[in-house]
Amino acid sequence: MKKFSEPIYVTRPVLPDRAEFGKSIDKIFESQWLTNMGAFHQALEGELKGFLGVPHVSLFNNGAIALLVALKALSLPKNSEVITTPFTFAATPHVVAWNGLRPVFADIDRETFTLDPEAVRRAITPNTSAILGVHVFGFPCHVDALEAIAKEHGLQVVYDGAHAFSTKIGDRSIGRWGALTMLSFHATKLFNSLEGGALLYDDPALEQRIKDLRNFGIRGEFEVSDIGINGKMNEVQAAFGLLNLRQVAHEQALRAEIHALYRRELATIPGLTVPNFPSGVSNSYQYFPILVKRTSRMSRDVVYDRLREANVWTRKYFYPLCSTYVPYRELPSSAAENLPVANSIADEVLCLPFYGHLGLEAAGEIASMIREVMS
Ligand code: T4K
Repeated sequence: MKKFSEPIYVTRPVLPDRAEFGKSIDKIFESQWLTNMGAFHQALEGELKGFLGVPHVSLFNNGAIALLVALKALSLPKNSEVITTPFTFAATPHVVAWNGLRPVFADIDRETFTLDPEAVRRAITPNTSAILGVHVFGFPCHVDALEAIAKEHGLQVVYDGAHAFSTKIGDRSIGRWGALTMLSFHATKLFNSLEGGALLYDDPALEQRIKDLRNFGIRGEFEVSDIGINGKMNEVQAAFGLLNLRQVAHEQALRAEIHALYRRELATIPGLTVPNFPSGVSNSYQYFPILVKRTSRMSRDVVYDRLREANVWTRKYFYPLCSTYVPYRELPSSAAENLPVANSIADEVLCLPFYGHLGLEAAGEIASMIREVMS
């Protein structure tokens, strides 16, 4: 099999024009205003509101802290249970635990890899206070079903939309569902501000609370009103983000071509499934997951290992499941019998290299390698 001379990673960051970024850095030097909600911060918050079509955007230094603050802002009862998915990045259950709340894992569905509403319903107890869904790989959660269940049981709904930048259901931003939605602007994300994140929400009453919690609870020079944290995005991050925002549409167009090529080339390989994106939903083009069915001679791990030999660094997002992590594996909800679909998906999933400047030629070669390995 051919081998790439340089490693091909699962993703590479989108970078702004260096000269343009230099001009932004000059402005930061001239103003000597480096952080604490400066001009670039304010500009990015404003632009994102328009870009995403949401009434409220609060920026953060990263997605994990944003999600931590989202749960804190809802004042959920201490020790109450938050139902979430095990098929996600470590940050999701960790922010539940850091808030003094208890993660309860519910199974996912095979088509979208997101929380199965019926599994959520079964996980509800008198101690449940919230549902934390993850729009994993940009596949939206079953928002209407989850929110109907939440309404019936008086629960809050929060979404981890780390992979769902600019996703829309119909013509409505993904950020319009649930009480709050987190976005991640980490270097590996479609839209990045080096590191960064945001909360999107509709309720104006949340705005002041979120601003307070993001800045140590400081209200004014002589008043601290809440137990906040340092969640502030700095000016360099915001300046980087402002320039990268201009590139999102172009990057998505490049990824759409790679997506189409991968789909075309991989769809006919026996034992390999390319998940179907739900109709009526705009794809964020954040990751390109495939599923490899385990047989006596083939498995996801065989494909992963053989590609690695060819210098193609795919990733097994999200294996192992969060329910197997040391802090969570003794939870009753972590039992494998409770999470059969999540366990089987975690065994089969592989995320392929997926970023605009990967190019069609390299993507085609990767697809051919997979065909060769699996034939
Ligand atoms: N919720 C969900 C569902 C998430 O997926 C994440 C983060 C969060 C919450 C938390 O959001 P943040 O607090 O991070 O904003 C990466 C990212 O670090 C992480 O942000 C992301 N999810 C996760 C899915 O992927 P790793 O440990 O896989 O990253 P790493 O360093 O192995 O990078 C992956 C590849 O990207 C590398 O092989 C090469 C490339 N890369 C990476 C970096 C950092 C670059 O080319 N340049 C870079 O600067 O977690």
